[in-house]
Amino acid sequence: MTPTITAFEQSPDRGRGLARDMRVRWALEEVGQPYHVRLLSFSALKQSEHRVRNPFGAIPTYEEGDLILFESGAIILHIAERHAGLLPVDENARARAIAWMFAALNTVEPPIFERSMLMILDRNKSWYEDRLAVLNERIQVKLGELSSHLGDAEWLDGAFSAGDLLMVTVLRRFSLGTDIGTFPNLAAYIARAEARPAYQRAFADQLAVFTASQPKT
Ligand code: GTB
Repeated sequence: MTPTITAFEQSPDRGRGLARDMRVRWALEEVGQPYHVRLLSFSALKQSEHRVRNPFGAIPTYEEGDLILFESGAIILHIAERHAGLLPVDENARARAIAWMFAALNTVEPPIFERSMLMILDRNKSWYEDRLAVLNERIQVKLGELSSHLGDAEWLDGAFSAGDLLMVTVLRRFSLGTDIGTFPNLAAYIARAEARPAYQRAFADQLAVFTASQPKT
């Protein structure tokens, strides 16, 4: 059965692949699973029809037969468990790849997410610069640790996995607005992931949605 995912009808990321449907598109492309996309407006996200899919009124969601899933991490784990290509077969390597998925979402993403929300919502607050400095410091520590772990390796733990997929989507949210040049191995890691044909297809598809949403000039 072909799954259906949800995405923004008009993404605030302006087609830069930062909204979280990008992760799901990329995972589906990596495993070669075709999918449908249901595009939603901001107001549709908050209506009861969508809250059945996601109680928090957000994208992405995933529907496949009787199954309805929300949370991008859970969706990617589901895809990775049901298709070859995103999790190693060896049990211990598989457990470690899942640990990297959690590390991306629970350890690296929080300060990056907080920083981007701060920059969007709180720029005029008196404490803005102080808070920004704190978050920048936290991010630098995490990136330094990640960079040390990665070293000269291609991926975080052996072959490319769902852990790399999530980590790269998290890092892109930071690196698009900020110079990640202090960590050249992380910049190369992101570039390596972005060069994957599955990434390119997913990126092109979400960009096409944004382009189509723009008024014709
Ligand atoms: N933890 C959930 C998950 O991982 O699935 C978070 C889902 C989430 O926050 N979704 C966002 C959403 O639907 C879109 S991706 N927001 C609408 C709402 O809550 O009303 C987050 C996002 C939004 C915009 C940008 N951007 O403009 O760059 C980047 C990322």
